[in-house]
Amino acid sequence: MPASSSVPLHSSDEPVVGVVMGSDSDWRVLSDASQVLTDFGVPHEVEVVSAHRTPDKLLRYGREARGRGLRAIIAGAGGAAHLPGMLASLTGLPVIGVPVQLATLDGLDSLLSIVQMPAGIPVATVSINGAKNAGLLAVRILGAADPQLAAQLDDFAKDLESQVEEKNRRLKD
Ligand code: RP5
Repeated sequence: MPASSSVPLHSSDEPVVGVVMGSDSDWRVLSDASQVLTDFGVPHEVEVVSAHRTPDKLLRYGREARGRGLRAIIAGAGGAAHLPGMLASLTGLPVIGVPVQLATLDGLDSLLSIVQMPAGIPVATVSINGAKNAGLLAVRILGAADPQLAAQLDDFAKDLESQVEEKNRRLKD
């Protein structure tokens, strides 16, 4: 294994994951993804990029993402949620889509806007408001080539398992 591949991908402070959302009103959901990345020590950036209100910024963000050092993008939007799909069409980086639930239609519109991508342009769609899993999926993507992150993910899974067992014990008390 070349020496460079043992260097953790998140060894510098430069962001390697972009957390973007269609509106600042999506932050109540997307903050969960940011929190997971912070917990795992993954440098990331947070940005409002609207597919409809800031189309030039969308184009710039997608086209420049890889060159700026990003390795994955988490994109959340609600309603006519075109942000994740458009970003996936502008970059070869993995894009994780988070359907944000709005007051109308229970988030089903957001989910369907994100999940039904045409063949060739994939978006890994998580559940409605599933920003925590989006963060974890980004960590897994980075962890595929980063032993330190992979070990942290193993610890995370063991911790989850213990929590379930602890709750199980309490049920029986
Ligand atoms: C979408 O419109 C955004 O992603 C947000 O979920 C929704 C509402 O935006 P605001 O009107 O709250 O700015 O593009």
